[in-house]
Amino acid sequence: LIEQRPSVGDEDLDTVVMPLPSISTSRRERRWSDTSSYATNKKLQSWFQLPNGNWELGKILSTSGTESTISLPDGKVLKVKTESLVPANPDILDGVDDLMQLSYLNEPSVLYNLQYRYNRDMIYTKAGPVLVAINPFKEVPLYGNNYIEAYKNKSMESPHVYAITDTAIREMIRDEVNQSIIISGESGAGKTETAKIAMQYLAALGGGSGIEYEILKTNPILEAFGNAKTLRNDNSSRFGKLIEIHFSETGKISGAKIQTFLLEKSRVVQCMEGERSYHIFYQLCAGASPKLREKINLKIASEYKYLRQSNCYTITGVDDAERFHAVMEALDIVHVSKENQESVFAMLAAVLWLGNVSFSVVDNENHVEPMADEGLTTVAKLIGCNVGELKLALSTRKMRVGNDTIVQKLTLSQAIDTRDALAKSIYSCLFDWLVEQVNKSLAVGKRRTGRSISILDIYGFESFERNSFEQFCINYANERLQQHFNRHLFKLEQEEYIQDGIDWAKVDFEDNQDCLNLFEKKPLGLLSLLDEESTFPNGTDLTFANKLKQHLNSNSCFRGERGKAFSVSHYAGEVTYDTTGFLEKNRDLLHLDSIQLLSSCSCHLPQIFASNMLTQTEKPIVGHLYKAGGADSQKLSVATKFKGQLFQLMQRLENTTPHFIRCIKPNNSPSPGSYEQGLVLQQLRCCGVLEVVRISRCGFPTRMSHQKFARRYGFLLLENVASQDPLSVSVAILHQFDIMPEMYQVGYTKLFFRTGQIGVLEDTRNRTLHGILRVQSCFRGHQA
Ligand code: AD9
Ligand code: MG
Repeated sequence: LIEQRPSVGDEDLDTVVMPLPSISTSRRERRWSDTSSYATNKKLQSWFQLPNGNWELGKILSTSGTESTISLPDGKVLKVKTESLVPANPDILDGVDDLMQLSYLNEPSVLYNLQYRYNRDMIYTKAGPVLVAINPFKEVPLYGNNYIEAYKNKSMESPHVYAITDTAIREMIRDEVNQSIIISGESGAGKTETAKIAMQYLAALGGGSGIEYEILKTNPILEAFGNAKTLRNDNSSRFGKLIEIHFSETGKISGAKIQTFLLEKSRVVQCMEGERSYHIFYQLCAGASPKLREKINLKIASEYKYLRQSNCYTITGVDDAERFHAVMEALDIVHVSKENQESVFAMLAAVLWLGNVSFSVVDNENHVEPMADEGLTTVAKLIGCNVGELKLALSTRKMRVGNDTIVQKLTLSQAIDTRDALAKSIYSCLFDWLVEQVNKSLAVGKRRTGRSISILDIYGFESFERNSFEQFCINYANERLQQHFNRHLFKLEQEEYIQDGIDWAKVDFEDNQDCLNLFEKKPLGLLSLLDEESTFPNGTDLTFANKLKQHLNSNSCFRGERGKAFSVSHYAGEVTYDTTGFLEKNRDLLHLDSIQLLSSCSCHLPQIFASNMLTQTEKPIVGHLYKAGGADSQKLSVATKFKGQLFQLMQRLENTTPHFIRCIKPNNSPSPGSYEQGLVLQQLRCCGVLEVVRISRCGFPTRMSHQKFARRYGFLLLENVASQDPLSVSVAILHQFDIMPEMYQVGYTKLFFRTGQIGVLEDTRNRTLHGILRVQSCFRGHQA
C-alpha cells in the first residue's frame, strides 16, 4: 500500500482543479453556493459568516439533517444551518499565486487568499489572466532595478506589475500585435501608482534613446495639473488617461502619445471642505520665484477665494514649493519653453484672480457689474485685454432675436456663473494645450513601426450615497470597458475549446449589452434623451428625469425613482443617480461673449483657447451661434463628446492584446496592514474579478490532461486498468462515478468539466488519501 501511494507532492499542486461553485444566474443575486455534498464530510474546514459579515474558518464536527455543528478557532462550538457553510480550501493551498489554483473558488476563500498574501506584503495575485493588486499604503520592497532585472531574466515569476508588463512586451514582439494594459479600480486603489510602475519597467527595458526619460517626466506634469487632494485620495486623478508608448523594431521606445478623458473642471471653481483644487495652484503659490510673483501679481494661496473655500491648503508630507520646481524641471525636459511656461503660470494666476472678481448691483433690476478692483485689473492684464472688455463680458450677454442683436444685462447669479464658466474653460483649455505640448515633444518619429503598448489609467466604477453626472459618465465608461473585458476573456475560453476540438456552442455567457443599450440606444436611450433635453431652453433636471421614466421604464436595467432620481442596474451593482445639475453639466456652456473676449486677447494662449473652443462646435460660424436663450447650442454636449472619445478608445483597445490589472483598496483609512473583508469583496465584485470566475463557470472551467486525470484518479477505480491508455482510464473513471455526459467534454488532449463536477472526485480522492496517510502513520508508529 505504501509503495503505491499516489504522489501528493508539489507536482500535484499545479494540477489542482478548480471546481467553481455555482452562482445564481440572476444579475443582481450573485451568491455562491457550492456546499452540495460538501458539508456532509466530517472534519473538513468550512467558512462560516459572522453576524458582522466577516467570514471565520471553522471545522465541521458533525452534520445531521439540515444542521451542522462547527467549532471556531476560539473554541466556540456552534450549531448552524448546513447550507450556510461554504467550503474552505486545504491549508496547503494557503496563499497560492493564482486564485484559479484554489480547489474551492468561493468568496471567502478568495478573500482569505488575498489577505494571506497581503499580510506578507505579497500585494499581487493572479485571478487567471487578471492581475489583482492590493494597495499596501506603505513602501513595499518589490520595486527597483534588482526586481526589474529579475523579472526580465525570468528568475522571478511571482505575480507583479513587472511580470504582466514583461508579458506585454514579449507578446508585442512575438505576435507583432499592439498591447494594452488596462488598469481599473476605485479612487485611491492604486491605479496611477500601478501605471507608473508599469511605465518604469517599460522605460528600463525599452530605454536607450533618452525619450523614456521624457515619458516618465510627463507624470509629475499631468499629476500637477490633473490631480487633486480629495477625501478619498491625497493625489486623486481627476481625468482618465491613455498613454500609448511606441517601440522600434529593435524593441526600443521611439515615442509616445497621451490622450486624456473628461477632466473634472468644476473643481477649479468649487471643491468640498477638506479637499483641494488642482495641485499646481498651491505649488505655484508656494514655489514661484519673487520675480515671477511680481510679474503675474501672485499672492499666497489663502488670498484666493477659489482656494480658500475648502479650507485646506496643504497635504501632509508634501512640499508644494519643492514639487513646483520638479514640475518646472519636467516642463523643461518635455521642451515647453521658459516663455510658454511663464504664459502657463500667467493663465493659472488669471484663473485664481477671476475667482476674486466680485460684483455690485447697479440698477433696481438687480443687474450687476464687476467691481473695478485688483482682481478685475489683474485678470485683464494677465490675459491681455482691456478692463472695459472684460467687464462687459462678465456682466452682459449678447443675443440674437430675429435679425437683431440685443444686449442683456446679467443678474448676480448669472454673472457668477459666467465668471466661473470662464475660469473653468481657461483651465481645461490650458490642460488640453499642455497635453498637446507634451505630445509634440514625445511625438513618434517618421519611422512608425506600429508597435505599441498602451496603458489605461481610468476612473473605476463609482457608487456613492449621492451620484451625479460625473458618476453617470464614469460608470458608463466602465460598462463599456467591462464589455471589452468579458468579450476578451470569453474569446480566450473559446480559443482553448476550439484548439482541443470540443463543442463550444454549448457555452453561453451573459454580457452587459442590455445596460449599454440603455445608455446608447437612439432615440430612446439615456444619452440621447439627455442631449435632447439639454437642447430645450425650458428643459430642467426634473423634466429630464420625467422623460426618462416615461420612455425607459420598460427597460430591465432602468428604474425610475422618486423625484428627480433614477437607478441603473450596472454590471457592478445598482446605482441611483440624482439628476440635479445634469443638464447644466452636459451643456457646459461658455457664452460666446467669453469666447470672443478670449479671441480678442493680446496674449497667445487665450487666442489658442478661443479657436479650440470654436472648432469644438459643430458650426464654427460665429454669427450662427447666437440664439434666443443665449446658448450656443450647437456645441457638442459633454456626454456626446465623451461617448465619442470612448468609442475611439474602445476601437483602439480592440486592436490590442489586453492585459488587465484590478487595483483594490483594502481599507478607507488609508492605513497599511488593515484589510476590511466587506470593502475588498465589494471591489472584487465591482471590478470583475469574480466576474472572470463567473464567465469561466459558463463553460467548462475545470480542465485536466488525460494523463493527469488518469494518474490523479486512476487509483480510485475498482477494476484493474494498469495496462490501459490514459484516455481509456479517464473514461472508465467518468463512468464509475456516473458523471453526466452534459457535464463534461473529452478534448484531444484534455478533459473539460462543468463547475463543481470535479468536487465529488476530489473529495473521494482526499478521503482515500487521508485513509492511506493514517495507515502510514500507524505503521510508522509501530516501527518506532
Ligand atoms: V484615483 O481614482 O486617481 O483617486 P488611484 O489612482 O487608484 O486613485 P493612486 O495610485 O493615486 O490611486 O494611489 C493612492 C495612494 O496609495 C498613493 O498615493 C500611494 O500612497 C498609495 N499606493 C498605491 N499603490 C502603491 C504601491 N504599489 N506601493 C506603495 C502605493 N503605495
Ligand atoms: Mg489616479
